[in-house]
Amino acid sequence: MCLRPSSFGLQPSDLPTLLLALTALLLTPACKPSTPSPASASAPASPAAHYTYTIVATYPHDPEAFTQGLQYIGNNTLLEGTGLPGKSSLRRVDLATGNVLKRVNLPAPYFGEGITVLGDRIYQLTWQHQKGFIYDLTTFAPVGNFAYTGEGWGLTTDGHSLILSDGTATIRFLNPDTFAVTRTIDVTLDGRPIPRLNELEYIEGEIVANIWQTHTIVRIDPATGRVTGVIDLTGILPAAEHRPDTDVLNGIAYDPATKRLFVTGKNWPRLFEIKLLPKS
Ligand SMILES: [Ca+2]
Repeated sequence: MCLRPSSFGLQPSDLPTLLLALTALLLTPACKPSTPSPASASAPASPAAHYTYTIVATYPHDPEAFTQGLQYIGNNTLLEGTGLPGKSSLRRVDLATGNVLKRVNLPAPYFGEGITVLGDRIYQLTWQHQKGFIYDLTTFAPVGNFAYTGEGWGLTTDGHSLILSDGTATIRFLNPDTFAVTRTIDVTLDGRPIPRLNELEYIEGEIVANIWQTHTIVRIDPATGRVTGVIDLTGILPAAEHRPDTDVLNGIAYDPATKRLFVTGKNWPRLFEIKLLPKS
């Protein structure tokens, strides 16, 4: 197994952890991070790292937004996809204020799910209608739609494929032009499948997913599906901020330029910038 140091969300105080990973990398013979070795599947896997968090910044978030997709697109703006029949939408949102700068609605009965940006297009899944919508990134004008089997939950991209979760432990990679499934990975933690993978974000070569109805985010090796890290966000939305319709954690976004990591949830009144801390 090639260990590749990844610094997203880690603080300078985590330097010893990074040095350990770097040492492991240097001690691994013939390690070629860009081409996973066939032997990697049989090599003993190091246990998943465990993290807690610290809140760096707190921003307003529309408590009527049943968040199903979240992506940072630069200039302190986010794209957000929301769900529920008759309340589903695609939005461009100002980070600092939470104000909705642009919005298109999905007509009922569609239940909006994950979103991602590839090129100048936005792709948006629906939950059970096996139909995705494509929009122009700037104008939100409809560009087309696409079909897929099963359910649509989370969506992200590695810059080449659309990467889709569907409520199971399997993640699909889709050709963004033909929407054919090019490969799949089965996500496992210590050899056990991890189902209910929901909102996704591709961060510095890893797939990051929150698990439905939990306070947990996992870091996934996109080559093998192995969970390499488990992030516990318990308590991030204070009890005083909960309303009767406050729902679960859902929504991960990342700004690669500044390495800011954002999370929110369905109908949460807050969106958080967080950093990861190794769990002792
Ligand atoms: Ca996301």
